[in-house]
Amino acid sequence: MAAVKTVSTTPFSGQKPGTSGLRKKVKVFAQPHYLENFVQAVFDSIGDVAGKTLVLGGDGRYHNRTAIQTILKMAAANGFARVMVGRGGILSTPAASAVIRKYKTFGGIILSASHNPGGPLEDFGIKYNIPAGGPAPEAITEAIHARTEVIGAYRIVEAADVDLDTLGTRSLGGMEVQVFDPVADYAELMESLFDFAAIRAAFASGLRMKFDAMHAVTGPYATEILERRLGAPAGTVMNGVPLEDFGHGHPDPNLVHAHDLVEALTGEGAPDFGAASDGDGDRNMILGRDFYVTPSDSLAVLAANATLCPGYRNGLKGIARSMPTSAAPDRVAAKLGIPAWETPTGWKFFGTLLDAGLATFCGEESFGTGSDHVREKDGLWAVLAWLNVLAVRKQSVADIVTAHWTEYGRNVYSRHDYEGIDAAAAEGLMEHLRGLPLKGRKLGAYTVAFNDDFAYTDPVDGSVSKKQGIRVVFEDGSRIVFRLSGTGTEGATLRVYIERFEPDPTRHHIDPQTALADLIAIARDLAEIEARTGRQEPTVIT
Ligand code: VG1
Ligand code: CO
Repeated sequence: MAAVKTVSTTPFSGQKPGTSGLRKKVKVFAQPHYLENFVQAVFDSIGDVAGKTLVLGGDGRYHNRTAIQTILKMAAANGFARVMVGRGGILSTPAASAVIRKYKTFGGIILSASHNPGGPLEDFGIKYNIPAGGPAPEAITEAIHARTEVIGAYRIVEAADVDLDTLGTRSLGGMEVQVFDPVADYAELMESLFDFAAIRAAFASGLRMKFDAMHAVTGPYATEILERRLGAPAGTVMNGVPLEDFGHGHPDPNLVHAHDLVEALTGEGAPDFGAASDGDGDRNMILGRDFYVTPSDSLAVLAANATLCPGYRNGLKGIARSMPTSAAPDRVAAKLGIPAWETPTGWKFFGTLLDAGLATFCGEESFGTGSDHVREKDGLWAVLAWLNVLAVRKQSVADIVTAHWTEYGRNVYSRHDYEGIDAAAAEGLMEHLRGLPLKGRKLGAYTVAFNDDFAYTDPVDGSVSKKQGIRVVFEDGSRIVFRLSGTGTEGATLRVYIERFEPDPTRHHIDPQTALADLIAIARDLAEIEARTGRQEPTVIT
């Protein structure tokens, strides 16, 4: 039996989980005691862990293996009976959620900074997911943070590192470490939801696709599911080998960072369908040939076509979207006669709705789509849902989305990010917006119906979350939303979300930047973006 050591420590400031866990530079996490303090705070905040099972894995980025060895030794010292680790320390975020649920474990620890770059000088992250499979709600993350501020010691066993690369069970200080195949349970779950026979037939009769794994965690998942189980030709998965630094890339599936994919989907002779996923496999971008589907539209289209997928044959209970996501999914919910929910940004807010059976599909404008099959957004799930719809409808992505707009109207939408701005300037900008009396004011052709700082009361557990983003809503339903990112590790990132409803089909194909130009100008003026941040243009437009 390995010796349990109690190590004294002192608190680090700033161990406060953001939109999705604690994210910091690797060099911050690699400091002595930094990770240990946070992990002990988690174990101290989630109830009695003695005899329990924990799921553990990450997106394979730099520092993943080191952190896993530390967490295993701490789990053993804290009395867990068993930890299930994905082979090689790998588990995509949705796969971790699936495994937590399937084996009814006492939650899991996921190591990821998601779409942020990886490598010795880049980002790392950690979060705890609850036994329902989803990210810990604010009450728990706040308790964890409070614990980090007073922590005086942590427990760890002194033992050799565990072999993470061979499947099977081994022992660590009296605790069982079970190294399992990170893909198998997830692939099986996907097969239970989608019409694999129809998708296989579509590939066999010539449907062509490219999936860009961006050298991140979905490589092995996509290769197994798309190429092996569904028969897509070898080479369908691009950048499929996970690398610790994502090949120096920024594993964020959008038009800027997934440039290999965008190029592959452009021009005559391009494949019919393209998709990409992020660092930890929970995001997705959907493309047709020469056609980009916004995440908000993707959620709406999938919801409208859900019954084509066997797992959703009986229809949806409701659709939930984050506040800055466009209202396109609400239009589908209205037509289906089911509730539409509007939550703050971050997947943790969907958990209660899904658990209570109030929603089946959820989505965020930030390339997140998912359903009640897990409690995380799920990149490959969205890709397979699209493949299922394409296989059944036998139409192009562009035709399906255009027909959707014709039926429902189009919520023209764009997000402008100003990354790496001065944190104090960003706070000042938000404070300035918070105080503006805008109701009834005319801004260009638009009249302000109301403006507020979005506050949310969870309809299931009654918990209240304030300051979730500033909304300026106009009388015709157009909106501008301002938020500061809660996932970055340097300075601040201002996100500006712009939306306008366009009922007229003859105007549906106008470029969103053109269609939204007036609102974009209003947003820049109102927030005094240039004067306050020194930026004339956003860093990333999606
Ligand atoms: C961003 C997105 C948010 C998403 C979060 C985690 O948060 O806007 O919608 O849930 O990332 O996604 P923020 O606070 O930076 O706007 V992931 O794929 O990074 O776990
Ligand atoms: Co992610």
